[in-house]
Amino acid sequence: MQGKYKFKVCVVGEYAVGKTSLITRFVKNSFEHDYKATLGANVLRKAYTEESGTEINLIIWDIAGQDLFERTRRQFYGTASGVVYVYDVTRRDSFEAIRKWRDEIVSSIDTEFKQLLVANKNDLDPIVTSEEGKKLAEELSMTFIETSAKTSMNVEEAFKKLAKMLVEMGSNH
Ligand code: G3D
Ligand code: MG
Repeated sequence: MQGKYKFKVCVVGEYAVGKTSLITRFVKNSFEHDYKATLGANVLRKAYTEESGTEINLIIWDIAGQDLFERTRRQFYGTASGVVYVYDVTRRDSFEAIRKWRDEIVSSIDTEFKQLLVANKNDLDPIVTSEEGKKLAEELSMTFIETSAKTSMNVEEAFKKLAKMLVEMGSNH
């Protein structure tokens, strides 16, 4: 599929699961930094061209959930077409919190959107198994991927996979 696409993607999850690390890994050198301190979100941009020639422009919102009231966070989600839910495989609480994040997102976005469930910190010994992750993803209609922001395993693949899903969805916001 040829063309030019711009998508807003929100990255959510509990404190210290690796949201900022994953985004930093992916965005690397080609990024624009726009820290909205008053908003409590950091917005970064990553542009690349797929092998097919499709140009992708991802506007990635790194949401500092723990610092904000739910009401404030909800304002960020509105126009997102993709959501990345991150948990830390060594912290069961962060896995169990995914449902809460999902409920918050689903009740905040009116238009169609795609969801990616990211099991991060796979360079460490997991407490939450792959099977548990896959099962939850299936139940909540999410695509599942296992990453390590530390070794960079699957990080690029994760964001690019979501972008592909968004191109297929056919939205452009
Ligand atoms: P957050 O943005 O979700 O709050 P951060 O999380 O990206 O700030 O990461 C929190 C801590 O986890 C950081 O450690 C970071 O280096 C670490 N981390 C992130 N991803 C990984 C990973 O894949 N593997 C490992 N082993 N650690 C990871 P510090 O010590 O700086 O607080
Ligand atoms: Mg962070």
